[in-house]
Amino acid sequence: MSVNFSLEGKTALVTGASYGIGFAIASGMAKAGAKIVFNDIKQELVDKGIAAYKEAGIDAHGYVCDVTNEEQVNEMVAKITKEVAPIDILVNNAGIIKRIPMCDMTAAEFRQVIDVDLNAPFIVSKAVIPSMIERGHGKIINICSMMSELGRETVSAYAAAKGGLKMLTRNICSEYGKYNIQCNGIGPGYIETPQTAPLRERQADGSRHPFDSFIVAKTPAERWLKPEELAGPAVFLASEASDAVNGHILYVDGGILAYIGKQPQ
Ligand code: NAP
Ligand code: GCO
Repeated sequence: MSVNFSLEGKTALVTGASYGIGFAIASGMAKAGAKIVFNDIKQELVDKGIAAYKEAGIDAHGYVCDVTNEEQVNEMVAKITKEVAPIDILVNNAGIIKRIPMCDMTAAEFRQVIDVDLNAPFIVSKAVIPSMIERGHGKIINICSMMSELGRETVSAYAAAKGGLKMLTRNICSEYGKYNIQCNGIGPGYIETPQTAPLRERQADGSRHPFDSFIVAKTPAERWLKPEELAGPAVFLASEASDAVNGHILYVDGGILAYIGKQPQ
């Protein structure tokens, strides 16, 4: 048996992938041979994304679509199938966070986070699974989080959503594994993207943000990770090399979950 990491001939949809982790994962998949399709919520972001892919030598197809809207998602998947090809690989990447202490958070704010981070992966997966079943193969990768395992102050909705996404991953695996569909998660550690920029802002005196120092002390690698470091694990989970891996969450965290943290001096 040969080991096949190639994505040649495959079409990948990565949601919310104009920049950040989604862009890095899609770029890695393109280098492994996949045709790239992405969406974002605004035309302006899709245009920016297409230009960034072009600069990286990737001919990506971009669509405007709010992943929380089932009608828009179904329309987009039908368009992709007609204009590009049926989807072989789905990466549920689009996500938001609201850092608000739980007792100050409104129910509407909580619902909004659950809607993007948990309901949307359900909606988009549901839209692609029937064609994967028909064609006898499919890969779904859900972008989870450290908060799929751990809690922290101010991120109750995000942790509830990402914990739920871990279980949605296991359930898609349980329900559709018999059709040669593999659904796995990637749990990134702390990654340098706009989403985490407020946690890395320098203080007025030029010193590091206390949360920045905290993450460095909590990570055996002693640094934040780069979005590009998620590309290899994503290519593995999208390729035939991982056909026997199903319902697994691959934590790409520089060792955070293995470590008690650096002792205070
Ligand atoms: P990001 O920089 O904020 O990018 C997320 C993308 O999703 C943005 O392009 C965003 O558009 C888009 N998006 C948001 N809501 C959407 C919707 N309803 N429909 C379509 N697109 C939507 O985030 P990131 O840091 O790259 O994170 C990507 C994923 O990894 C998220 O699921 C995040 O929770 C997860 N993650 C991140 C980290 C980290 O340390 N950065 C760690 C673990 C997990 P807008 O710009 O308009 O909002
Ligand atoms: C936070 C962060 C995290 C990360 C990531 C960790 O405020 O703690 O934003 O939640 O984005 O998901 O894996």
